[in-house]
Amino acid sequence: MTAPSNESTSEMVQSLIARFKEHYGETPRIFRAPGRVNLIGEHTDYNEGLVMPAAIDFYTWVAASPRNDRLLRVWSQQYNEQFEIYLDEVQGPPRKHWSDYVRGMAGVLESAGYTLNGANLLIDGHVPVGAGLSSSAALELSTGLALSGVSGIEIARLDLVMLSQKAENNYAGAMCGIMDQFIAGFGHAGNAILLDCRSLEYSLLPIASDVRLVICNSMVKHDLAAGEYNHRRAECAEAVKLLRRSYPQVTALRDVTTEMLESHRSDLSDLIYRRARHVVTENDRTANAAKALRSNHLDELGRLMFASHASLRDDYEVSCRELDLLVEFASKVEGLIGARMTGGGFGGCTINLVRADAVNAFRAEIIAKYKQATGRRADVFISSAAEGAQQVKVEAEQ
Ligand code: GAF
Repeated sequence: MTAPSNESTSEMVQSLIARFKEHYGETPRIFRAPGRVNLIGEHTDYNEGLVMPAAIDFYTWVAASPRNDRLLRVWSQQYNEQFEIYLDEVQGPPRKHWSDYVRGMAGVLESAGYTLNGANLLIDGHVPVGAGLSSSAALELSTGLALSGVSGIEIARLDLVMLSQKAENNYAGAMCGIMDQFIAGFGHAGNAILLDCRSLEYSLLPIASDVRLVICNSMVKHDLAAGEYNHRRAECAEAVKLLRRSYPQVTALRDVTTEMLESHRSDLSDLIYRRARHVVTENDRTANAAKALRSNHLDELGRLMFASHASLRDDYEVSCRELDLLVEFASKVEGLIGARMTGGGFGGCTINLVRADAVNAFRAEIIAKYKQATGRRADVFISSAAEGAQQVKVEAEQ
């Protein structure tokens, strides 16, 4: 896979319009949604805890026009493949195909009572797939906006976010939490967000203008990912069940403090204890990281990011050798503020906060060291924090 470039909006829009006209003979409306990184707060969303993601300036684009019937005709540029389905036939289990996300968004919107038009869609995804940057949430949000947009339906943003998660759970079969869809919907340029996954309240956290988000793709994706994700969810549920014997008020690991956990350590197996310890300490780290970012204490933020990685590696056991190497190499480079794995784990990417003037040297050094250690070439992307899903105005409309 080659590194996608952070695209220029107007060039991309013009190119999409030209390709859509060639394919469908019409002028489309254009929608897009971003991928994401998570700065800290990993595997906490489904425990009703805190997360700190930022949208990145790599997008999934959907060009769309309405049809007079109930057919969805979808061309995926990325897979070089066309898929057709009638809106009355979209329900059904995962088919393990990219179209599950499109079918899923149509399905959840219709089930929620929105009556959609058929549509012609052209999808062009620039969020690396399988890299832990949430290309699936980007596809869900952009498709949801497109399908509702060409049907003349306005959907409250939070509803669209929740429906997108439902599409991922029910149509793609991934039991994800809310983080990825939320940031794809509510991303804010120049900011990370601190999201409380219980109340769904969030606040903006400005990222200093001389700090860059540098994403290192390990270029590996270990097969374990989906199965182990569900396993971790079950282990967290088990921890809650056992702790409720002493603390009936606990409904999620979010409610557990370090003191509560330590004083009932002997009620849990070592494995369940370590899984719970990751979640409980990660929530604290995320709250502290938000304070550090707000007060520009970047050394403290960096320290918390490294501690998060260690906890994911040792207690939660969702890292892998390649991610550990990338974090270790990063820790030794001048200008690095903090580094950790980002997303579900078992491969994918690390997120590195790097001082702007050190970015080029950082990139060169990581690529060289990773190649030497693993024989693989890491893709290294530099991003700023981007805006969430939107319809993109085309020039004639401006
Ligand atoms: C994946 C999931 F989709 C998110 O909901 C979240 O749980 C994340 O893994 C781990 O923090 O991206």
